[in-house]
Amino acid sequence: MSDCSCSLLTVGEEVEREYEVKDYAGATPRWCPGCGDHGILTAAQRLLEAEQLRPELTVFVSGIGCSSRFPHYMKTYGFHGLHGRALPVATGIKLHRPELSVFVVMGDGDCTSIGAGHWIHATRYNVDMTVLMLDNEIYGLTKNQTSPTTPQGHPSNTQPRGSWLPALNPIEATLGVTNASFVAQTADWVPAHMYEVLRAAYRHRGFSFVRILQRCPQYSTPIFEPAVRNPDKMELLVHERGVDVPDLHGLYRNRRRHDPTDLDAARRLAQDTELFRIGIFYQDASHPRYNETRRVPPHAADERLAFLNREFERHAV
Ligand SMILES: Cc1ncc(C[n+]2csc(CCOP(=O)(O)OP(=O)(O)O)c2C)c(N)n1
Ligand code: SF4
Repeated sequence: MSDCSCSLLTVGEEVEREYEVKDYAGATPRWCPGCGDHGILTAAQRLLEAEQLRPELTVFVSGIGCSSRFPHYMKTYGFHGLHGRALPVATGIKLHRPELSVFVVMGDGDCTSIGAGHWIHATRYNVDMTVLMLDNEIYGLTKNQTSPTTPQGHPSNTQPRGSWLPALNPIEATLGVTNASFVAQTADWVPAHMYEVLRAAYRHRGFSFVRILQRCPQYSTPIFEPAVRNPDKMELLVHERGVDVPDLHGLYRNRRRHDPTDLDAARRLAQDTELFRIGIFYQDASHPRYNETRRVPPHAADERLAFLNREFERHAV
């Protein structure tokens, strides 16, 4: 997929050099100038460098959309699949190759519209992966249609007089799913915060859902611009068990102490969307992970194949 020039190492082989950000950079991004996706890509590449993830043991899975071009721009393995279907593909990858670091990148249409069923069940399955939902609150690739997360009243090509319905709240919805284990929100225009949230998400064992508020200067400028220009429209959730970036304290005066182990408080905070609230809403690593509870030992696949072959032989005409 990407024009990888590094020689691939085999599993277990020693890594002789340190990876740098440039080692994770794939093709040149074709997103619009000013698109928030550029900064998110940089944050992801910085994370991989900080964690020294081996490119051949890392995979980015996406659906279809502007955001879903992400795997092309990473020099790792990648799967640019079908609209809304990134999560089942990523689940299959993690179940069969548990040693891989699996990242999923989805747009808001991808995740909360056509892929909504997968989103709910993947959250409940709690398979160990890091999920980035790039939420520009509009359909970008197909040029400006209303998405479930479009704010009520915001006009688009499909609802030119403004979105009829109140927006779906992805944080509130994810927190409502049984077995949710990591739910966070960050914003592309606060890169230091975004990086820390992504790092916490990656280090969490389980399904880490990160909604990234993402600017789309083509179609949804009025949605985030007020918060970009006025930091008082944002609130940082800070806690020693969550994320806290002291360098941001000077600019962001609205800060709230929130313990991410408190699910009830997380749900209350998620419901109130007066301010753009960023931080870790909820984290609990004790929830069961499907990739462990339903782990298939490697030899089982051969046994199943042999069984199927015997069955085919039995019924052959
Ligand atoms: C099954 C299917 N239905 C519809 C489409 C058309 N389509 C492609 S991308 C997209 C929505 C893109 O919006 P979003 O997921 O929010 O991502 P963005 O482009 O904003 O990053 C749609 C409807 C498709 N490719 N496949
Ligand atoms: S249309 Fe919007 S989301 Fe898509 S690349 Fe351009 S700015 Fe980014």
